[in-house]
Amino acid sequence: MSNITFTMIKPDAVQAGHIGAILAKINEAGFRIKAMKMTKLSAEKAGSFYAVHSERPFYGELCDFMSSGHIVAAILEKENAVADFRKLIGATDPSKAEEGTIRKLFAKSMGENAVHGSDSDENAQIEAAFFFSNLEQF
Ligand code: 3AN
Repeated sequence: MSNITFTMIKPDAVQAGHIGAILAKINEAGFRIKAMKMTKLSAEKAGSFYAVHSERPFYGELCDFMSSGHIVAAILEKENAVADFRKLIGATDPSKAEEGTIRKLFAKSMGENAVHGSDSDENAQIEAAFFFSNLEQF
């Protein structure tokens, strides 16, 4: 069981002014922020971050969207971080997300769904290293 996960607050939620409210939900759920930065992905960087989805029909749309505005990237620490964070954010499709989840509260659609959360311990490590050097993790 790993104790870190990686998240991004996506351009839709940053643009809508939800950074503070989303970070409050993350804190209330007991996650510790181990690293955090606000940044903007180039289309190329978004493409390599989401390379696992390159064969999916929504890949182009996803890369365009993820490079369309600022994001907040963070590494979060908690016991059972990956699974507990997936629970906190809710289903990929916000209309199917449970009440009280971040996507239910803040996501607009399947594509513009407010937050990213790693789907495995292995991907959490890879995604964290994509954005943060060891010196930026506390
Ligand atoms: P999750 O983010 O819940 O792990 P994935 O891994 O299936 O979901 O998809 C990665 C990202 O791709 C999602 N966060 C969402 O932004 C986008 N996405 C997934 N399915 C669709 C879809 N049908 N149409 C547009 N974008 C999608």
